[in-house]
Amino acid sequence: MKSAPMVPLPAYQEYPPEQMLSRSRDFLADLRRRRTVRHFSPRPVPPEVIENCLAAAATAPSGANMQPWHFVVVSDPGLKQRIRLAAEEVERAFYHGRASEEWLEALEPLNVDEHKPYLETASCLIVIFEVRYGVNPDGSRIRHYYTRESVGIATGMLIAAVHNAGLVSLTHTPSPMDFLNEILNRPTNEKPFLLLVVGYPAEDAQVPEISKKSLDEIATFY
Ligand code: IYR
Repeated sequence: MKSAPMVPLPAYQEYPPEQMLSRSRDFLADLRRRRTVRHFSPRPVPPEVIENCLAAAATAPSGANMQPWHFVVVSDPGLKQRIRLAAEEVERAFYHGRASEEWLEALEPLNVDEHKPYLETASCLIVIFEVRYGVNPDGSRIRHYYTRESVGIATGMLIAAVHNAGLVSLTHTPSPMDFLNEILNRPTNEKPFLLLVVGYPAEDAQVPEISKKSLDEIATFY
């Protein structure tokens, strides 16, 4: 691979300290309003909003800039139903067998079970695939680096972009997730990473009363 030409840092914006402070505060306050939602309205979301959120996610840094992600947006009711049925099947096995007592206890505050009606109700499912390696036209493989870290960062940015647009989301991780390759026709170099349910919240949506750790608990300053 040849080295890329170097150009001056484009569009960098420095803010005066006061403005930095207010911007960081405002951003924090806005992200604090984000909640994971499990009650969705069927109201359709504007496709261009989803496209913009995906393009925002795709600005994420990635190992060797390989951008090892693929997003599948599902709004087709038939496909959503197939995904729901398959997800509920693996979730049933999880809740009634695979999950340890300790795991089920940790999930208790979240009020979750094997029923996933939102997979059909919500306007949009975004299935995020981790592209483990690239494939050249001749079939040879292109190595990707730090794929999980990269796709995790992109997913975090996607969640923030969806929130910023005024929609809500749910990170759903049915396990195992390989049924998504089959239903969505994705090749074997792509591994389902996470299913993001996106839409408007139901009018009567409720969320568990849980809190985030304080800064003292999550950070150390030397
Ligand atoms: N994947 C299951 C169980 C589940 C696991 C964790 I860790 C959660 O934070 C929430 C749910 C499900 O989606 O129900």
